[in-house]
Amino acid sequence: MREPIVSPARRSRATHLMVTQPFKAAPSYAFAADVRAGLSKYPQKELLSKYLYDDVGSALFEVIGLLPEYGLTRADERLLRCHAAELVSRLPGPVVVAELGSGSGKKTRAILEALCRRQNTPYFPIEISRKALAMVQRELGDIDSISIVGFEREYLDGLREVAARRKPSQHLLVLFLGSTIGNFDPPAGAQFLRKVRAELRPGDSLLLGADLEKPIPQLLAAYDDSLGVTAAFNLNLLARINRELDGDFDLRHFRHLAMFNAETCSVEMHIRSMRDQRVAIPAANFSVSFAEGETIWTESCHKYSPQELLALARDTGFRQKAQWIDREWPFAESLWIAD
Ligand code: AVJ
Repeated sequence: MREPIVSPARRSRATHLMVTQPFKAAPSYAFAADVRAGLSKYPQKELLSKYLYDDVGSALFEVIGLLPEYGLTRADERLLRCHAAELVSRLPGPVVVAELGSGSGKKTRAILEALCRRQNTPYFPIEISRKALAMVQRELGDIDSISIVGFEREYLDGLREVAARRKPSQHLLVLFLGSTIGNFDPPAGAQFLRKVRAELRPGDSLLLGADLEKPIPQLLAAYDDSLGVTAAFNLNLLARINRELDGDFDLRHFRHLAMFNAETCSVEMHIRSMRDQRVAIPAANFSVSFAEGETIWTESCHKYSPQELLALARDTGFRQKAQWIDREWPFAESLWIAD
């Protein structure tokens, strides 16, 4: 394993940036294999939603969080701000925090500040985007009594490492915010949470942010905003294939599509081919044909109900201790304790 990278000490505070890099080289090999497999699927071509978040995609998602149509991120932040003190008062100390998919880290500030008022707090953001990890340090590095070590890893790999590092006396608080859980279909989401639970000890906690059911027009607007930022976020997946795998997608002949799947209660994002066309992806040793109107499925965002979340806790080895719901934009923050 490579040594962690330590940035020059820019601050007088006792905080420092450490990013633990992945030890497997050539991540684009996995990207090429997944692109090839996904675009070979029949009848529905697909690309995995985790690939939306390269540096460009992560930056576009930060903008999506500012759009009037997309209330999700603001609801998440509001709930965390309003209930951070109560949340922290419910946790046995001392606490170590691991966050799965921190993004910029902005919304985590309230929880970390509340915890740091009580104790020195080790904070381990786990992220596949290196830029996002650097942003976390800029965003949160000024909090007193925090120490931040970023892990450039897949969620479960990162969590395993964090769990192995904490001391026997330390409780682990896992943050899984922003409704990333919604990107799994419900059975896969339950499976993922069981794997999270398997890394925890009884008494550890999980704070889960999940977007809730709401009227369909509101949901569709949130995933097809008038400015076209979500469209750019989605189409960036093809642009990324062009950049990293030397593909020749012509983005003018593809279009963003958001639709509601009532059967699964989820918003689906697709990319539609506007004509019959063939695309070469040399670095994946592959080329692929599209019929006019055919789509690539790129993401599903399942919308939960509060009862469904309660059942999910039970199904995955947790007990629900508290749940806070935003009134303006139905969204739930659920605090679960590992049984
Ligand atoms: C980051 C997964 C919560 O599902 O709403 C935003 C991603 N996709 N707009 C979501 C997303 C399109 C977002 N999550």
